[in-house]
Amino acid sequence: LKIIEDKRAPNPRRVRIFAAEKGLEPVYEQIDIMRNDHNSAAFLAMNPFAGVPIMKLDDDTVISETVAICRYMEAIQPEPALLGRDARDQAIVEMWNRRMELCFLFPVAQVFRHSHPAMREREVPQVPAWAEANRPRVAAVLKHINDALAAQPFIAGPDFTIADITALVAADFMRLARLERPEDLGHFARWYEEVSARPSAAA
Ligand SMILES: N[C@@H](CCC(=O)N[C@@H](CS)C(=O)NCC(=O)O)C(=O)O
Repeated sequence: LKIIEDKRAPNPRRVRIFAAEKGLEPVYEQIDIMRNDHNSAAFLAMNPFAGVPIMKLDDDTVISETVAICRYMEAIQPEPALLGRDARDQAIVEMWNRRMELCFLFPVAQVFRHSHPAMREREVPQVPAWAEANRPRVAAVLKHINDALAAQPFIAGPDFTIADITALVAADFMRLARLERPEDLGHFARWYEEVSARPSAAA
């Protein structure tokens, strides 16, 4: 397996953590999205949607989209299951991962892209008001996550899953977006410490 990525970006980190949890060792090739490598003709030929990461199979099939790449890895290496085992658990994991993507990672990314000086030339137009609009969404989802973690060890229930990976990456991305975590979220803090201590978090 070959993964083409930019190691600094959050979606590539999701795939690296997922692969590390599975014990998979893809070959990683770096591009520089701040240098616009992902809009080169060669990259666009592989992924016209211009996002990293992408995965290249031995037969040259290219798969983009983080969750699609993770699904492939789950299929070739089912253990440990990170997408749920039976129909019920798979649906619950999917529900939580979608929540973590759409209600956590996405608004954090919008705050970063629309407020950080480093993104001024990449995010055109940069709309500071859109960054501001997303700040309370992050605060709201953190509260929801904290409430869920009061009753279960991990985001989607008793087991570590892709939903924890998405949430961990979003939580760390908050620092770059200059978003502070409210201090009264004790369950979130407990969970964050645990998942950050897993070896895969350093992948
Ligand atoms: N939906 C895609 C999103 C991919 C994406 O947006 N990747 C970011 C890095 S985290 C990127 O390539 N950004 C390029 C840019 O900023 O123009 C996925 O799940 O993989």
